[in-house]
Amino acid sequence: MFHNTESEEELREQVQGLEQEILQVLRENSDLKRRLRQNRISSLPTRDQLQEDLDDILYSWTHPHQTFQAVMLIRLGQEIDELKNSIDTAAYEWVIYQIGHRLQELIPEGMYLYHVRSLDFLVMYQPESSHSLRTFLALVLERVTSPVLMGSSLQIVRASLGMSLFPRDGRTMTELLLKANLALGQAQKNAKPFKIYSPEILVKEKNRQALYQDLLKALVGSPEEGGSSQFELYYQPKIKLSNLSESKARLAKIDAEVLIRWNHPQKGLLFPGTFLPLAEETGLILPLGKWLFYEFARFQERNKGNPLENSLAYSINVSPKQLTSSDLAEVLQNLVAQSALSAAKTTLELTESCLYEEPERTRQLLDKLKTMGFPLSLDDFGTGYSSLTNIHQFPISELKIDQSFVRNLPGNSQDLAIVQSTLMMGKAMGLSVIAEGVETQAQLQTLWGMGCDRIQGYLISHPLTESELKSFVERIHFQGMLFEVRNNEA
Ligand code: G
Ligand code: MN
Repeated sequence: MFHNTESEEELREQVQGLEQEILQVLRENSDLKRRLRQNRISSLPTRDQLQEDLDDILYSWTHPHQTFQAVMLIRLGQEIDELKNSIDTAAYEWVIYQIGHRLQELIPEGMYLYHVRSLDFLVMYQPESSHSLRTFLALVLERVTSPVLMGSSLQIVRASLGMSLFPRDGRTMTELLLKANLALGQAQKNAKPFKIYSPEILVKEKNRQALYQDLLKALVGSPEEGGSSQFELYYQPKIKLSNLSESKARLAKIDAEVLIRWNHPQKGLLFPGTFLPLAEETGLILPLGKWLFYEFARFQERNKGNPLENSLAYSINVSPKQLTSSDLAEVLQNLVAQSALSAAKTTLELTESCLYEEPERTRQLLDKLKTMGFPLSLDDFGTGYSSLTNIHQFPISELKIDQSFVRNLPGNSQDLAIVQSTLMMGKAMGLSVIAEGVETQAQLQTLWGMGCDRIQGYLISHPLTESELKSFVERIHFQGMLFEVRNNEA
């Protein structure tokens, strides 16, 4: 009996203990749930909360008196993410908190605001009219992107906004979010502050994904697996002129730029402009770029000892991604050691955007490539942000004046001035300057008149296949090539 009471008491204690433990777990669970539903930094409801609210939101939207609703996805610029890694660890949280707070102040009663991902906010807005929607949208962007004060310094915030409309663009939240997201992607891609979803965006995205799949298949289905490559190298002459008489110049030297073409199984021959941007965005440029170097080495191997090897120097385009995230130096090192590829005769053409993404790292890589013997050229010069003075920091030996400045010569006086000053300063800095996209005799005469002796463009030659290049070189060898360089009417 006595024993019994004692064990009853023990049991009661045990049960009580268990109860406490269960309560504790429950408390922790609800704490966890609460934390999952509320962003730690902005205190705004999260994606998890959105998931729970969806039914209520849609129910209220489908009520008869409602007109239309806007789903807005706002993404802060990558520079905010970079703040995370800065020495001031509180800065990131402060900026996020401030922006969340500003948005909250803007959202009217009964509408919704979520902090769905670290840099993404979602607003569900019920406008009274399309006019009030436009005003609200502008206000959101204005408030989000006005600088945030941090102590004594200012943080600039960039943002993009994508918007879809209920019920026009969809009746389920999944559909509306997907479309707001697609619109946001378009805004980001085109560097626009906002984009409203339209069916063309979906078509564009579908085409893009189809092209991506085709590109992937073309890269995977390599010749080693029995198929023949869908990619092909073309060569566009870059020439140097020398004086022959007062009114004539002759072609003195031919170089060639290696260009890629894609023999698409359904679409036919595609120019690089139609697929290289996608390859660059998706990272497929890395395998494609590597293929191009190896293929060019095979071209050199094939042409050992003949005029295509002996008398010509080549240039190859290198994309920004290849420069920052690939084993470019190793690949080139291997090719120089093991193939007919000659560093001194292979110029690497870079665009200006290559130089400024990670300037220190890039400079080191470029120095290394230069030491290996590769001449470096700055392609599309004038379209980016570089000035001739900061180019000085990089081991560049050639400038290519972008075709957009050549196109309107000699009529456009602004382009004339740009070309003239590029030529003068380039020469003063010891750089070789070449004009690309030269299509007419008048453009050639103007350029020659300004002291430009290097030319590339349809006037000289379109990009050629290997055998066409051979014929071109043989023909020049035989006949030479003369150019009128003085406009007789002038
Ligand atoms: O970015 P980059 O400068 O490397 O691009 C060269 C591109 O310009 C190639 O696709 C080439 O076919 C094209 N191109 C070459 N010469 C001319 C020309 O004279 N006119 C035009 N419109 N395009 C050219
Ligand atoms: Mn180029």
